[in-house]
Amino acid sequence: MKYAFPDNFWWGSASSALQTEGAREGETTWDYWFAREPNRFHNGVGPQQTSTFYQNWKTDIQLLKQLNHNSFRTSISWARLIPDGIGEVNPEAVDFYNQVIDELNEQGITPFITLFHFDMPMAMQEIGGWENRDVVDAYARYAQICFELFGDRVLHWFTFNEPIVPVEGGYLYDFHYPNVVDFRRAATVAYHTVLAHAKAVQAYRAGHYAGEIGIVLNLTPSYPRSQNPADVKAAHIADLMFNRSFLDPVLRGEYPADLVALLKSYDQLPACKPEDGFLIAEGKIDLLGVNYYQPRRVKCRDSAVNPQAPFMPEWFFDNYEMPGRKMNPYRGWEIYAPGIYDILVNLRDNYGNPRCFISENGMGVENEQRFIENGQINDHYRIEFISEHLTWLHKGISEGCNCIGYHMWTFIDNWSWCNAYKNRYGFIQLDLETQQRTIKKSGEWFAATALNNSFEKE
Ligand code: BGP
Repeated sequence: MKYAFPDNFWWGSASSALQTEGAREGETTWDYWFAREPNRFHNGVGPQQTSTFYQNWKTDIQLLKQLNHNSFRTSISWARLIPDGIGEVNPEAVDFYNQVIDELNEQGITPFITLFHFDMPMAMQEIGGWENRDVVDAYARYAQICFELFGDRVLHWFTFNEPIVPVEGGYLYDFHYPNVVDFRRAATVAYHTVLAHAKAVQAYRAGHYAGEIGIVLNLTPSYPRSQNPADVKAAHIADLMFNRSFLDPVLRGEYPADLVALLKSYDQLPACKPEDGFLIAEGKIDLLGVNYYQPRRVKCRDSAVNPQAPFMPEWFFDNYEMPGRKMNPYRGWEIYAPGIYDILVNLRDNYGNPRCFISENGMGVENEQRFIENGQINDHYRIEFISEHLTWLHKGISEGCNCIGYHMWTFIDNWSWCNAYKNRYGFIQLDLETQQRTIKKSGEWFAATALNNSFEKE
């Protein structure tokens, strides 16, 4: 069967500054943490050794062209642009981003720019990071500077990439700096991130730029083990905490009342100011990026909560391992392509069918060299993964969902935070020693799909 996509569909991929550019003057939390605890990073590889985009941006944009991208998302590094977060703008960084943006536009690849992709300047973390409202203001200033510098040529802006991840990683589950485990501090960080988002949206609107502004959320559909009310309630609370804590403010301009009531009843609400509500209402977006990797399956708790233990989301659910689930064993994530359709239907039916696109989807695999045939990685499993997801995406579009593009994570194997180079995600293989780039089979498949705006599958 042929799966054809609407005209002007966005085909491309996503990446981020910290994961590709390499070392810079302004320190981030990642540089700081790596210098102190290199053992937390796979094979002791830190954020200095990434895929050298800072040197090779021109070649890499040529490769994007070869992959028939019509759009590409990356981020600006706040710490590169303003090394101390609040002071002087670094002119070399301005030159670099100008060159990248201009080259993308010249090659017919529309640049999509994220303002914050997990990379907090260390100077900002030293004053409390997202726990401090001064950092919210510093971020709003940084956003405004970006709009002024690049807003004439960048027409698609994203305030944050997956803002729930620094909350989970840094303040609940210990996989990002500052490695705090404290729900109320996590809630404050999440809340201030929403305020920062809204301030950036406000600044963008006030500047009357020609483009649009949105956010990228990792939406993880929460499936209950069964339709038993206790399981359904567990899934509902997981959805409130991990999806709707950002989705509702950015699309509806307010938090879900039951999330607020729940946190209030456990005395976990962050400190709010009366004027915050107006600001949040102004943060409604033009465009939603949806990152989808895996579903979340939950059931009601098997055991009672110990009220002496620290408050955590898991007070309300247990994770559920669905029998027969298909796994990506390298990343430990379930592969469930219908999830992409369920997300789009939920947006259509419950959020007014916003303009959205899939901003990340992908599969990280270890030791891909074993799949080399005639000098090229034959990553048939990735082609299978993408085409399966695209068939479900296609179904959503044919049923009226307003999804206007599909971006993969990612175009070239890059540095994946604590996993460093353990799992590879790229359409293009990166030789870490020589920095040589070689297109994988999936890259060729994607290039053909983008060119034809369609693909064939049984
Ligand atoms: C997303 C992030 C990316 C990227 C990807 C793959 O959550 O936006 O930055 O890294 O996931 O995940 P990981 O690198 O953890 O394997």
